[in-house]
Amino acid sequence: MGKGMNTLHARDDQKGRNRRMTNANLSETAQAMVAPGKGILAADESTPTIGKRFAGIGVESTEPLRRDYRSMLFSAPSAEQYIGGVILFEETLRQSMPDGEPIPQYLAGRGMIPGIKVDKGAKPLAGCPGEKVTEGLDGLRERLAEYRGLGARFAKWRAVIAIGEGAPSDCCVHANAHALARYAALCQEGGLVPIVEPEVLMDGPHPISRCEQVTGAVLDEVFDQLERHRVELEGIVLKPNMVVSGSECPAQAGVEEVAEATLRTLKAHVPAAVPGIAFLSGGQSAEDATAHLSAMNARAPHPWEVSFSYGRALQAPALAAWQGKTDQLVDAQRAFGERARLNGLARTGDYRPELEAA
Ligand code: 5MM
Repeated sequence: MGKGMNTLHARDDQKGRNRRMTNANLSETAQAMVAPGKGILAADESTPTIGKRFAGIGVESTEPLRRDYRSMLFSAPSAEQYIGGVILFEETLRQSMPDGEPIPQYLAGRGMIPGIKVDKGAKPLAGCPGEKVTEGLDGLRERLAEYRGLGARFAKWRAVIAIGEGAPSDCCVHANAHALARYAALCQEGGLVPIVEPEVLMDGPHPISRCEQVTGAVLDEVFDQLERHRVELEGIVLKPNMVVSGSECPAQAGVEEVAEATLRTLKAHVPAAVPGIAFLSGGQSAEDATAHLSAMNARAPHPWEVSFSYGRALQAPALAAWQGKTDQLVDAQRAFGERARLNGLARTGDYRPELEAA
């Protein structure tokens, strides 16, 4: 073999070693985000969405108030016992805690891995009335490098799939899965763990069986696209919806039925190489989201960690307690801490509704 070939092989070996190192880091981060007993706080509401949440309690959404509210969540006592990662909005990634410490560094110092929502939102999908596709791929490689420099170790991209007459269309499912896979591949290339979030919405009168069928089909397409785009499943976290009845369905499935249907769907459509599943709450009440998670973990063992990545189900009680008043920040923090603790219990199937009152 000539000298040139040896050099080529040596380079390939080095590339292989670097790639294995990167992969080990990604899979370590993914595992830490869904470590036993822990889940993820989704605090990545875009400016319009946090505006709606604040409007719900009659509070104007300003940059300092958003920072105060979110710093309150992040500094809750013992939060790190139950929260392994926090998804931030870009504005928050660049903000500081009241003592001046940058928020990503503060979170990392407390053992909560900082992450960043990188999608640019779900926009109408041309040719498919009523359906949406998530945008944000242009320039994403450069944005990811900047976010990593600011301390982010994972990213999030949410695709939304509506159930309705003739929906979802194959076109909508395919376009969203393709975008999720391109995003995930870019994240892994840039050293960030991608949270892959295909959300089948609860809205509508459909029965739970329809949610199960659509969720299964969406997951199949997502994993097909992830494979085509060479995404390493060991270095992702999947953030799916639970399988539930449509919000306007007259016959609502109970806790045990939701747990059974969700696990059945995930076991049929999610490879065991995925380290963790971190559910979104999707409009469920805080209590329902915790009860469903607990019922699933009561049926352990599972091939993957079965965890949470809740936004509303972790924050709704805190927002209600806060009401935008500085002297109620401590009450809000207590409400958030309690929700985090109860979801921590749900990670081992040890949550009981009676604990809500205590
Ligand atoms: C926290 O809300 C997230 C961002 O929403 P927008 O981009 O629409 O502002 C959202 O993606 C969230 O992370 C997930 O839906 C999980 O939150 P829920 O409230 O469904 O648990």
